[in-house]
Amino acid sequence: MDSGYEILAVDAGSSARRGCLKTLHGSVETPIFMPVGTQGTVKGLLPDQLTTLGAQIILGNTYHLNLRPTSELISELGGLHKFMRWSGPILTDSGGFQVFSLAKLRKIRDEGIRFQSHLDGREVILTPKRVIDIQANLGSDIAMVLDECPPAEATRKACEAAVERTIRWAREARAYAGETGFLEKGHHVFGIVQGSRHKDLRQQCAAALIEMDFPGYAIGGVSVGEPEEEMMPQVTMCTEVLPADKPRYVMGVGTPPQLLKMIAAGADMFDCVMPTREARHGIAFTEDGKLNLRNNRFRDDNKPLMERFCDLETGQFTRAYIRHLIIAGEILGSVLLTMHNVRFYLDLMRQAREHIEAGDYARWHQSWIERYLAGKK
Ligand code: PRF
Repeated sequence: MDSGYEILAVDAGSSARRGCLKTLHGSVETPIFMPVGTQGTVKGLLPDQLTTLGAQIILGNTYHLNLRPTSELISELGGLHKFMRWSGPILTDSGGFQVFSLAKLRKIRDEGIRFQSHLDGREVILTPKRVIDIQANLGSDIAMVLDECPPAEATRKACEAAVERTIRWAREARAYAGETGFLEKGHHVFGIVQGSRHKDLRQQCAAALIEMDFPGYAIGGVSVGEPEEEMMPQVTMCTEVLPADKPRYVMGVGTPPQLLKMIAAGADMFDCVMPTREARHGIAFTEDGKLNLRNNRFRDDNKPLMERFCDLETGQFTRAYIRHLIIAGEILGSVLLTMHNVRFYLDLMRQAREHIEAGDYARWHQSWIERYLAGKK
């Protein structure tokens, strides 16, 4: 399956790659971070602001948009791009993962997942075909297959069952996306590798998905409550066996050092609520670690969050002012921190791409992480 993915450079000292992924709404340069827009909005930001901050692609959620306002309504109104006035690419998650974190009374069956909406208790069913239909209604550029992501503490037996279901559902979704013309129209569908901490299960899952020939592959089931030292091995188990010429997307991660390490292992795409959620809790990311703006030490700090981001007017507000806004519960405090953190993540990816191209990514990412972990201004 042509993924419209091209590798432009490979780092000399690591497995990091720099690539370009074509979608129906434009090209995406990898490695890339996708800001999370669960409900058809990256919380607090206008589409134009996202573009100014350097966003190339954003993420939406099948689970939420299917429940409210429904994918049928969004389709009637011209699709998600038009609805939210974002003209760049959109990747949508398939919903299974969110069912587990949000819904009540879930039941997994071989046909799909039945659950009660967290909004009104209504019974909803997600099947492999239904999630493709929902994502087709939304007009998603990159749709994800329905998968089962067990928690970190799941038994080996539960992980085996989840992998079996994930493979079966991926096969159904892949076939349906072919039959309905979704793929032919130029939308991408990514398979998702599960298998938790078990190398054989991850590689069995990857092998089965590769045979189905997806335009791209995601690594799921990472950062679901396992200790940090188990995260990287789960990623490398997959990058070792996934095809080199297809994009690799690690779902729902992570901290800046984690992203840089995963890029070194050959991962290309990421999404995470961390920059946007932390912003709403008064946290700013910097090259010297995180700053908690609620801290009293910022009450008279006249510096901007980061000198380097002062080229944008929104980067010029002082730490003391943003602290005041956060303490006073003013919306603008969250908005300014969200803008800063989203830019920080996107700028980190831009630097990663530059260093892969220059061939010095391995050394650069290690020194970046050292400074970040050492820092507390
Ligand atoms: N599967 C799906 N979405 C996800 C995950 C997954 O495993 C994760 C795990 N980190 C986040 N989002 N479909």
